[in-house]
Amino acid sequence: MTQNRNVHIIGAATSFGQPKLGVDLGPDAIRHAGIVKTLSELGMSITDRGNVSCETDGIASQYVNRKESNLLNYNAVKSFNTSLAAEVDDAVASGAFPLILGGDHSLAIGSLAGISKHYDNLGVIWYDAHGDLNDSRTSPTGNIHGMPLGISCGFGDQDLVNLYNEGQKIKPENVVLIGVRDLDEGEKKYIKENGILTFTMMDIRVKGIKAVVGEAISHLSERCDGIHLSLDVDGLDPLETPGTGTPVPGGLSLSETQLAMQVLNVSGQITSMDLVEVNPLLDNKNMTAEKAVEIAAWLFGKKQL
Ligand code: B3U
Ligand code: MN
Ligand code: MN
Repeated sequence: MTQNRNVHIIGAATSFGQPKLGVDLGPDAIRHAGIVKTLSELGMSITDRGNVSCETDGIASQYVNRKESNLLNYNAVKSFNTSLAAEVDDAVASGAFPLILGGDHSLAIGSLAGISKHYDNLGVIWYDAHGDLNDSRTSPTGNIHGMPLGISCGFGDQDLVNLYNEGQKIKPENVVLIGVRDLDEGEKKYIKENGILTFTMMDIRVKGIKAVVGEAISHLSERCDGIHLSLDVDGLDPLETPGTGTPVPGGLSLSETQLAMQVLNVSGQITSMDLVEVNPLLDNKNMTAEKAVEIAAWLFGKKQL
C-alpha cells in the first residue's frame, strides 16, 4: 500500500474533554505553524475543511454540564463528536486521508466513529503518555479525554459507545499503545484482560523506537484493512512539546518520533491520523504546534536530505 496523497484537514476545536482552556485553539495554532504549506510542498493535495461546527451547550456551562456525577461536559462531548464523525465519514467517503487536528483527545470518539464505518477491521496506533482507556468508574478525573480509546473499543458509557453508529468501533486486539508511562489502575487491568499490545517507555528504551513501530505495523497489518494513527503530543517529552494539558516527563524525543513517523511512512499502511492535545495557551512561542507540523511532515514523507 502507498500512502494516500489526497489529505483532508479537519479542525476539531474542542476542549470539552478536559477542564483547561486553550486546547480548542490547537487546530488554528497548527495552521499558523504552516501545516497546509508544509504538506503541500511534500506533494500532497491538501483541502482544509475548516473547523467542525456544532451546537453545544456553550462554554459558560463547561464546568457544570455533567451527566451523573463525573463525566465532564458529557452532552457537549456527545454532540461535538456526532458532528465530527459525520465530517470525517464524508472525508473518507470522498477518498481522502483525514487528518484531524485537535483539540483534546475526546475527539477520537468522533474520528474513529466516522473512519471505522469504512473498514471491517480498523487498526489503531495510540501514540500517547496515557492509555485513554478509562470509564466513569475507573477515571480519577471524569475527563472524557482519558476515555476515548476505551469507548471506541466498546467499553464505558453506552451512548458514547454507540455514537454515530451502533457498537464497538475497533477491537482491542487491533490496538497498539506506544509511549505509555501514566496508566491508572483500571486501565492496567483493561490492557491485561484484553491483551492490548502495549509498548511502555521502558519497552522503547530497551528495544528502540524503530523496532517497536516495526512490531506494531507487523501486528496490525496481518489482521487490519487500515491503520489509524492517533498521536497525542503528550506522548513526546514535555521538553519537546510543552504546550499540552497533562505533560508527563520521560517521554519520546523529537528524533525518536521522527524515526517512528518515517517507519510508518515507509510502511505505507497509515490511512488516517489524529494530531491532538496542542494547547497554545500553555505553549512557548507556538513551538508545540510547530513540532506537530514536523511530525505530520515526516509521516507524509519529509526527508532529512
Ligand atoms: N489518566 C488520567 C489522565 C489523563 C488521561 N489523558 C490525559 N490525561 N491527557 C485521566 O484523567 O483519565
Ligand atoms: Mn490522549
Ligand atoms: Mn495523553
